[in-house]
Amino acid sequence: MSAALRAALTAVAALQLVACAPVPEDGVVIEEAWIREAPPGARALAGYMQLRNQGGDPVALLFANSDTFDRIELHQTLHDDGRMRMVEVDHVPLPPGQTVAFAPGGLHLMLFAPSETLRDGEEVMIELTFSDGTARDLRFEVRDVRERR
Ligand SMILES: [Cu+2]
Repeated sequence: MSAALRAALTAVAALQLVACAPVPEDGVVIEEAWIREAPPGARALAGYMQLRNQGGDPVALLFANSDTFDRIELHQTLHDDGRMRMVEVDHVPLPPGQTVAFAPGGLHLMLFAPSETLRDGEEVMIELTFSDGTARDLRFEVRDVRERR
């Protein structure tokens, strides 16, 4: 086989690999991003999502930012003697091959001081920053969970 032909076949194989991959092989895949609708005037809302680390190395979620909110903290809900309280966490570890869920009653994004009242069906962009130096802009859908459950 000539070198030119071999190079051409290699290029074709590479193209096929790209075309077949439905999601990135590496990095963090984020799904089910939503914000719980709150009454007008609410000073803080909660955001939820699922993060799956598809890479081979540990990574952590460090920060979240959005133009729609004054400030965003990473919160964990704790259950002490039947009471619930929230604490801010410095970062959220994402072990390789695992899915970490931000869900009601557990981890959540605490979204302080929304610039407007957010209604069911609206979308908000939030940027997530990870320990590997990457940042991702993510679309969160506002949901009225009272209607859906
Ligand atoms: Cu909270």
